[in-house]
Amino acid sequence: MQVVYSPAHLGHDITVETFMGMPIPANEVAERAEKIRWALEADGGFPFAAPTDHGEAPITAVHDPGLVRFLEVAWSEVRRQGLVRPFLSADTYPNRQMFEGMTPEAVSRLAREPEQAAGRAGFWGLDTAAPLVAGTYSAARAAVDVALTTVDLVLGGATSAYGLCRPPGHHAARSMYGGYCFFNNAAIAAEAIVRATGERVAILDVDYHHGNGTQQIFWNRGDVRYVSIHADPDRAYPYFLGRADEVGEGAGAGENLNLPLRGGAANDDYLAAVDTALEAILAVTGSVIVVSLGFDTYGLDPIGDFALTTDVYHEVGRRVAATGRRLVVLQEGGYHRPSLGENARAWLRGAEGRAFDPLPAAGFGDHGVVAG
Ligand code: Q9C
Ligand code: ZN
Repeated sequence: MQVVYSPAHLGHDITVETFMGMPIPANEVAERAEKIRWALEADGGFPFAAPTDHGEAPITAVHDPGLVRFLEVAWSEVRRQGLVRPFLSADTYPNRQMFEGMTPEAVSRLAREPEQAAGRAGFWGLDTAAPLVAGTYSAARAAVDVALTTVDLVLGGATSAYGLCRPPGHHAARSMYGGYCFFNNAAIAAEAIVRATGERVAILDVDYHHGNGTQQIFWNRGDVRYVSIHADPDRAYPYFLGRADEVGEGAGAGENLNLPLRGGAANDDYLAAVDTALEAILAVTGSVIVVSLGFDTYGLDPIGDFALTTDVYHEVGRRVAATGRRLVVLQEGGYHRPSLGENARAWLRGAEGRAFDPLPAAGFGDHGVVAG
């Protein structure tokens, strides 16, 4: 299977994020993608390709141009304002109660985009967990090109291809970034596939978190079915979306399927949900599945509470490929760095029908594989 990778992600050089007001060591770091790259290169069965430039049009097909402009200039605004900060994060967020009693017309007229970077970050952002630095915009643009080049490979005839996207994308909505995500790589890919083929597209999101951004983008669309397996938002980020009764509206009614799981969910719980998800995907036409692939479902993940093991990723990859549909597999989250490479190898080898043998540990250190 071909892998699309760009070193531009290294410019999104994050070391600290804030969690509930506290600075903590960042989870979404450059080492993540490098661990995966290293393992796939060591495997020998994954030829690498660089992304090609797809321009801005596929991004604004899915995102508000205002979001793109903000992300493009945000860091230079921080610098211009003389703010001495390691990264940009918001000062205020427009909590909806701030506008209680106002009509939607009044809100859109009065609650317009502020001029200061700290206000603009609150206008366009969801949370303080998506620190923005000098190289963020070019990294996020490159991640989109990685996703779209992966689409090109599959539409060009490959059965499957893997885009090593970083930063990830599934929390980014049409007009909002957040949750370590800036542009929604999977949604941009799905939209490009719809436009190129005229077919329906399914998105299978197996990141630990609900992909609120992807759900929002396709909420009232009948041509993109979004199916997500994730931690119940009663206990996990993004808290306000991801419940089973969110099914879409209008032309999208019935096209959104959320499968929230309990804390401690293990391999068998997970595989049962995968079967339900694949059934919902196979119930509609289409020849391509976009996979939002996260490994924060792993038992040792520092921010997840599932109990999956490396073996199950091989099996999930195998079952998804067994649908017979072509796969555009795009990287989302996963924060236990030692195991990321092996978990990615396991998933992708499963999707290719190849057995999984762990890489020799020599020179690789502890790759954190927990026996199934
Ligand atoms: N204590 C993705 O997996 N909250 N995003 C982190 C850490 C934000 C996850 C809390 C989680 C965002 C793509
Ligand atoms: Zn996640």
